[in-house]
Amino acid sequence: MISRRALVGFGASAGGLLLSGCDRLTASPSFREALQGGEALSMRAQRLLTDRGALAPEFDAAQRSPVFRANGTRRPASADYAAHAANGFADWRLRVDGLVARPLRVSMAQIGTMPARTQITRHDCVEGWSAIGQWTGVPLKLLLDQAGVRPAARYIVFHCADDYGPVRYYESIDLVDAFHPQTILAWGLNGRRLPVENGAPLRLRVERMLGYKHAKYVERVEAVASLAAIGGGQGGYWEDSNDYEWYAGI
Ligand SMILES: Nc1nc2c(c(=O)[nH]1)N[C@H]1C(S)=C(S)[C@@H](COP(=O)(O)O)O[C@H]1N2
Ligand SMILES: [Mo]
Repeated sequence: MISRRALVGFGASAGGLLLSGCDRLTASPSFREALQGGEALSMRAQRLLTDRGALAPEFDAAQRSPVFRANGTRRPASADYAAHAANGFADWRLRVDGLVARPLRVSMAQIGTMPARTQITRHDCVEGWSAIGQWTGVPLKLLLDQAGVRPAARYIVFHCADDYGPVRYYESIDLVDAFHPQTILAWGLNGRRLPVENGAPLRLRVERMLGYKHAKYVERVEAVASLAAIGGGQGGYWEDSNDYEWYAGI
């Protein structure tokens, strides 16, 4: 076990090393500031040990799980969601807002005309199961670029349509994961429209992260400078309610 102090020292002296192998984001001042907060310690540690831009393994069609199991919410309970599902999500609008130059409000039809990426990946749930599925969706980067993420933004928050008691499910990721090439808002699973139980009409795939980060039923994507004002401030439903790690890299 490396001590916290040793890690901090290593992080500070290895600044050049941090920057050298990485992308444009890493070089931006706001991103470097994000790495200096205490909450970023495990993120910084993993960043030193692994290449966070690396792709998650992809699989062949024959390796797909016969059934992609559903977990957590299987159907949001609200009348509003039921109405959207009943007409095939024709009136669903995804909002992209927060710290962006041009807030977006896009229909599923519009998202369907955007370039799509298809990837066969393994989903790992902390509850002890995995499944391999083929996901198709719009790269999150395309939506974020269209909206124009402002330099002050450090995190992307996903607001979902399903209730957990008094709150709705939410999750967040940093900009490295948000702009990762395999990070998509998926509308397709195994060659079909995304089923309700797996998050229709849109769910996040963030392939270097554990299952609970993969927000289903996404209705709003918000760019923020801090997670402090989101839910209980830990960055996600399970992080706030059950002390799950915000940084769930795999
Ligand atoms: N909105 C929402 N997103 C969610 C959940 C949820 O309950 N609600 N559960 C999470 C968990 S713990 C996992 S493992 C995956 C499950 O995705 P699946 O139902 O497609 O298997 O969704 C994640 N995203
Ligand atoms: Mo999970």
